[in-house]
Amino acid sequence: MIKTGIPKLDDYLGGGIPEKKSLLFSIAPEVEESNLAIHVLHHNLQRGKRCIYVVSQSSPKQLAHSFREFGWDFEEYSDLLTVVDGYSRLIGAPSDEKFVILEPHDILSYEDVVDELLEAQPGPAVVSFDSLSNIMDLCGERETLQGISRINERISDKNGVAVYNFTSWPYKESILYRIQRLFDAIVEIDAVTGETYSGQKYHLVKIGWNGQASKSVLFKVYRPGGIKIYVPKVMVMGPFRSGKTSFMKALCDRHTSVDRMGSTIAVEHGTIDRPAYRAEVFGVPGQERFLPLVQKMKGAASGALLVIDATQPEQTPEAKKMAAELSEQHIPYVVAANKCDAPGAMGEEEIRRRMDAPETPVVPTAATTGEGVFKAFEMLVEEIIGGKSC
Ligand SMILES: Nc1nc2c(ncn2[C@@H]2O[C@H](COP(=O)(O)OP(=O)(O)OP(=O)(O)O)[C@@H](O)[C@H]2O)c(=O)[nH]1
Ligand SMILES: [Mg+2]
Repeated sequence: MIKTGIPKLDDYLGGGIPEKKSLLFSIAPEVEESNLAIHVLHHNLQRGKRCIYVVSQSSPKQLAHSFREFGWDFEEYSDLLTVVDGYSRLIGAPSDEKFVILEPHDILSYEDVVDELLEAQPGPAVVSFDSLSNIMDLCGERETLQGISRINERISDKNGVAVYNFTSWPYKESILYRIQRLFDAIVEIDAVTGETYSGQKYHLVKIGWNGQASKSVLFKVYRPGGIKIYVPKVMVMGPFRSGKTSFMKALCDRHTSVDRMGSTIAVEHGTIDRPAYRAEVFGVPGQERFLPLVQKMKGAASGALLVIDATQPEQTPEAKKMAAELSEQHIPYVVAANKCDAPGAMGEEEIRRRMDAPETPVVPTAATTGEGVFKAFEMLVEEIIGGKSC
């Protein structure tokens, strides 16, 4: 099994890409970050896998440059990585690479080089192509797909894995049909523009092995940093003094709050910036006089963390009302049963019973120590992805 290293994607693929299989990233032309294969490449180099990377849309030097932009070392992997240069001949430039596509307009030329490499080196390899669509334009659509079918077979014979970037220009139906059949898994990438953010979305449309198709995840590409799941607006809400500000402090990597005499009197903002996630978090004050503000903030919320004080059973009717409103507005939420470290804190089951919400995810948290806080956030992301897209 080969991991893609793209957050959550491996889970949905049932662990990753099994050996002998191929995966296509089918990328809408308007998507800005159209190289997903480079992230799979880097992830596997980091894990000591032998990788073959065929460039046809930019030079091998550009690959090294992209690595550096992401904050990744390029030279470190020179023993594991073979770059096949399918670019220099196109622009009539000399190449420093050992493996060069001499006839970029002939798919057989790509087959020969990949074959030679697969034969020469022992063990399975991760073979990726930076642009299948470019090769189709150069070599002809049908010819390329026939050639790629043979290449996939050879990679499979050697127990390797094949990964392709493909820009989904409006090709003829018959070509799209062939593509649909040719690859074991297909992940579509689309551009997404919200009112206050822009990003892109991956969507699993085909998995030829056990996995969960039809999941959609909003993500962004950061330099440095790479791919992160992006959640544009997480609300942290809950009754008065339930621990919202403490929760945000524990959850966020950056956080600002406005407190007067220990109580929050304005919207707090924080950012989660972890290797796999980036999220904007907004905390709303608990005092009842701020209710209109809460209503306003809920517009366009991706999801909410409902922080309740687990030592205060008398607050559950209020929390229940907040939960009902979130449900009405189709905003996914998770209940953080906060202050779980304090004596007399209610357990998950009791909270579900009191809130009359048997299905609601409840996570015990202790905001002052950070316990359970990130778990509650991760569960919220699951709820968001499971419902629509985040
Ligand atoms: N034992 C314990 N105390 C907590 C925990 N979280 C918060 N507190 C305490 O509860 C009190 C209120 O915490 P805040 O984080 O200010 O609560 P809040 O919900 O932001 O309050 P408002 O914004 O005024 O509604 C503080 O004294 C915190 O130290 C927790 O997990 N365990
Ligand atoms: Mg507060």
